[in-house]
Amino acid sequence: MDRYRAWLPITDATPSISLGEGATPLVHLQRLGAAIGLPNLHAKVEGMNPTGSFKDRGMVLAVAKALEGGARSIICASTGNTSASAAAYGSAAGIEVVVVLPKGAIAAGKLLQALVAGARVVAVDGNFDAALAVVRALAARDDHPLTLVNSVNPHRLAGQKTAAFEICDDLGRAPDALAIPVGNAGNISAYWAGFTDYAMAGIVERRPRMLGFQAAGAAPIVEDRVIEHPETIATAIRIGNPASWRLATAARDESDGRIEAVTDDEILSAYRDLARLEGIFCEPSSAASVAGVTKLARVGGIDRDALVVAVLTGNGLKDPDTAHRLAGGGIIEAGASVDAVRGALGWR
Ligand code: AN7
Repeated sequence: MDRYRAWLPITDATPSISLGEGATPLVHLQRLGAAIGLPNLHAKVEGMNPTGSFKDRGMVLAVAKALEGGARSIICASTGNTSASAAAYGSAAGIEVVVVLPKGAIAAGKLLQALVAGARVVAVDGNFDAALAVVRALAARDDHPLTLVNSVNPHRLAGQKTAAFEICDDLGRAPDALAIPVGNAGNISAYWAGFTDYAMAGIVERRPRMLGFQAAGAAPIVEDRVIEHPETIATAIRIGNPASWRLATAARDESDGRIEAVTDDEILSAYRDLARLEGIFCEPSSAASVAGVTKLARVGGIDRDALVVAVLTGNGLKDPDTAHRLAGGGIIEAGASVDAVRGALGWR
């Protein structure tokens, strides 16, 4: 918020409630990029934010503006990361936090973040889209004043633009393409707005092609229809009726970009490759960006020389169950002796 203050709706009355969000690493994916034929592939590692996801960039501003307006309570629906972020910033601000979640569909780490922070957690018998409809209706009532901090709150997207600014500032230019997972479609819209701000100000010459990726079982924009029962292992993007649908298709079309689907297998393969080739542990939904780039590169959909940035939206530690299902069988048991460990490793 401080670094990009001039670009944000911050006034002298806006409280400073930073937890250190932003300034995340831009990592050159040398081994993975070489493997898929994109030597200029980079990752924006958003799992390094205070609560482990990009949501903090927008939440810090949304909560600061809520405080500035005298709010005492915030509410959101969430597939997990928004609620973890709302819980952290709301607790630090000393206000009530209510999060409404789809029951049984939240990664363990995210749920625990909200609970430990003392948020009031309501699990509803429905998916994210149903939870969002409920909180929108609750925030519209006046019997219990609530500030809605989902990305339909414009301060969320304003804050999230800072990631696009950082990428341009780090590279000294805009990338040729930006690859990003798409769920509720706020983040792709925020990045596009950020690149547009920089282009309009003459800080960058051109804007990137926006390449958005949805999970195949939850791909409403790709299929151009609401998905009633979205399903994917990537629970963060298990969304069937994105709130920022039109903004996302505008970003796609204005940038000559694409929004495409990737399967759960492709997502998990990219998730594993990021960890094994690059040492980056992201959550499954985040790997949709790299899965998509991999797929497009294979069919010649991206120039070999292109400077591509894939956004890794959240930290792998959020979802230990998926990690365990994928790699938990790798443990080798042995007695506590040199010989036993050597034997177990097959070193005879
Ligand atoms: C890791 O937390 O929607 O397209 O309620 O947690 O801006 O929704 C999370 C979304 C990508 C998709 N990666 O971003 C929520 C929520 C991760 C995410 C997305 C989410 P949007």
